[in-house]
Amino acid sequence: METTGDHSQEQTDLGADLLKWVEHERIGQLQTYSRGRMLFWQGETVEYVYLVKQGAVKIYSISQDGKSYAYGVVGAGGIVGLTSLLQCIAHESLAEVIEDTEVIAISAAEFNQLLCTERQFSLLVLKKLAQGLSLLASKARDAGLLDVQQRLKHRLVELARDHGSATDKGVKINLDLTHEEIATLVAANRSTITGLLNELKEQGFLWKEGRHLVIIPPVHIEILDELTRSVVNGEEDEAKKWASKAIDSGVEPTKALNALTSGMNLIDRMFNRNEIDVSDVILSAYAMKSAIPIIEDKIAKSRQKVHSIGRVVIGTVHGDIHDIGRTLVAMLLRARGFEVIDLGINVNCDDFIQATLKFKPDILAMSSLMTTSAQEQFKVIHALREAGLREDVKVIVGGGAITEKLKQQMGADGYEPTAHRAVELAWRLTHSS
Ligand code: B12
Repeated sequence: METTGDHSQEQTDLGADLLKWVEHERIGQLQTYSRGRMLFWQGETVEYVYLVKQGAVKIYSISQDGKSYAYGVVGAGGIVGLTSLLQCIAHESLAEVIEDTEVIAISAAEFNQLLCTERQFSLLVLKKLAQGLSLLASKARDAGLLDVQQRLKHRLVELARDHGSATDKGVKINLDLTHEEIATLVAANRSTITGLLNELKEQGFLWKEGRHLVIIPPVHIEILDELTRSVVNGEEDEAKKWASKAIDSGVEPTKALNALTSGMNLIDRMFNRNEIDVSDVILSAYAMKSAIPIIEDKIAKSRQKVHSIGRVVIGTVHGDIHDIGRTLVAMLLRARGFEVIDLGINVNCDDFIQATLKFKPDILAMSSLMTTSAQEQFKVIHALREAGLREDVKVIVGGGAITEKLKQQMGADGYEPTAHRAVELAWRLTHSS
């Protein structure tokens, strides 16, 4: 490991102090490297230690079977090549410049000399070394405890902190990193990282501006993680607390809802692996339901009073008591300006028909989470035809049990897998001529 790269404000200051001292004493040689150049290769003798003045250097090693592992990206104030020098061994890793970079190169002999004679210099170097060690320890903990998605999020937050600049919506990571490079930083394979980055993009955690990634403010990521965690742990009070924090800190309400949904999906996976039982699932559902009104309230307050843009009758079909997903769809439809008549859970076929006759909705929306209850949607569409109502109303279907193929088989007008997209679907169906 060749880096003692910075990872906190204090650390950055420490790096700045070191740079200041070295420049003041006119130590070393200022050198400029363009992106793609190497400072050193694995196995080379240590000739210089580099103090990064600006830019970014990726430190990685290549194993005998050709796999590469990245230890980190060293930015301004970081030292490169130090650990090998101190151990009197050849470089154990490669140092590649990934942004145009300025370094102060100090020869190995001079660096050793300074360590023996300059107390302030030695102290700063020692502190940087200690910080590098604690960073390594936290990465080792991450690797053991966190799943790949959480590791990826942590690493993006670190990169944003060390190499980021604030924009009005988030933090831009000023590094041009390929998916392969991000994968090595997270110790995962490239295709997993590509999938996860796409997922994070879809959830609105990050987006691209030119060649650079922008992430939402790290504090928002932390709050959203806590929201997910409180649902997983089935903690109602915590879920309410973090939902309020999310709203107070300006987290977008839909992102907060997504974080709650991620918690329920994790719970489902744990349940399927027999790691928890149904009582835990119920506690998580309660936690999620307790947080929803706080977010709904925010959406309702920010909603401008507009004329209804369409009327929707929605319900969870007969035999199915799952109501969280449907509640979210109804809530976001209202937020978009639709008038929503929510029939609740376990709605039988006849009640859907009666509501269609009574409210004359533009859209009839049915939710179903179970394979068995999905059959009810076929029944309702058939009954609409029988009653001569099918041409008067658009039918949309959703919920975990529904797929695009099922939607086609039952002859519905639309299906979407998330509440957010359900709203876009409703808009398209009611506003395309
Ligand atoms: C929480 C939960 C429960 C809670 C429900 C609490 C409540 N008040 O809702 C409790 C514990 C009570 C429960 C009971 C049961 N459950 Co349950 N439950 C779940 C779980 C873990 C999460 C559901 C959830 O709330 N997800 C979060 C919400 C936000 O997601 P969602 O509902 O999918 O909605 C999203 C989208 O689908 C979409 N959407 C939803 N509706 C609509 C509608 C339209 C029109 C559109 C366009 C989009 C759309 O938008 C939403 C937001 O993005 C799921 C597993 C899962 N991952 O889905 C199992 C699950 C649905 N349950 C299941 C089962 C089997 C049951 C029980 C039969 C268990 C039992 N043996 O007793 C009973 C059912 C009783 C009944 N008759 O309904 C199975 C269904 C399997 C299947 N394919 O048939 C699942 C998939 C678990 C599993 N993996 O086996 N469950």
